[in-house]
Amino acid sequence: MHRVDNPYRILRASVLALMGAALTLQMSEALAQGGMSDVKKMPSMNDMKMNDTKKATTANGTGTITALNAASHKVTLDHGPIPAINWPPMKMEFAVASSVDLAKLKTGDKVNFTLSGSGNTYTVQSISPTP
Ligand SMILES: [Cu+2]
Repeated sequence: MHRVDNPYRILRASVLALMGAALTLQMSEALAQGGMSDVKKMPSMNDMKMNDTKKATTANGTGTITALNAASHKVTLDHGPIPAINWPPMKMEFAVASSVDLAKLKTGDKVNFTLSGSGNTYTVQSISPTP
């Protein structure tokens, strides 16, 4: 009885030890990777959330509405510089988030707005006439 029992226990202990070693290895690799990117980028809480999808940036700007397109839910803004994303002043069309009510805006309004996006693709997340 003991001769059968003992090798089984030893085998089981070895398997458990191997699994433990593999887990430890995976965890230290994950820690090493996480540690490296932390040192390189020092992401803010916001960035970390955004990184779950793709890297998105939020930026505030001011400008004047030069055109409204209710059908395609777009607005054309003659906007000032947007330092947060290194944009010079320019006139351009933006897609507007579906949560924004374009009926509250009209051509000629001076507005504050918030953009969210990445690269050259930014969507207006909020926009309101300046007081
Ligand atoms: Cu622009």
